[in-house]
Amino acid sequence: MAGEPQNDCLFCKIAAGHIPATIVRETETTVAFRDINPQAPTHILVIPKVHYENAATLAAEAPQAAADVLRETAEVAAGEKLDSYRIVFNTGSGAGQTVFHAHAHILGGRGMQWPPG
Ligand code: DGP
Repeated sequence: MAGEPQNDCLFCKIAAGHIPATIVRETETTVAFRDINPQAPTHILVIPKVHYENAATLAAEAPQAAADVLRETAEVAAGEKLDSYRIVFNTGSGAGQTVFHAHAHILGGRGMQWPPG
């Protein structure tokens, strides 16, 4: 069923506590954890506990969960004392998405270039 945990999904396994991660914050509907391959001094992922393959399907099919993820990015940034930061939702392999469970990257602690690569 839509949104149900997937056995072959890495982030569903992290959300369930079956694979270890450095958890920063957890709510009833979201988990925030440090990226294993950080691209900035602070690099944290926020995921919904429900499984949707990207931010677009999450927003379309579970808008409350999408809002929860977005709200949580601000809570994480505040907790990390980031004044400026970037939120990235890679959507599709051509955009660099490698894990097909919706997630927000929070990147901070260094200057950012625009446009991104
Ligand atoms: P994306 O490329 O947008 O799909 O981002 C996936 C991110 O997930 C990437 O920055 C690396 C991170 N990642 C992949 N595997 C693991 C893992 O096992 N643990 C953690 N903490 N992060 C992971």
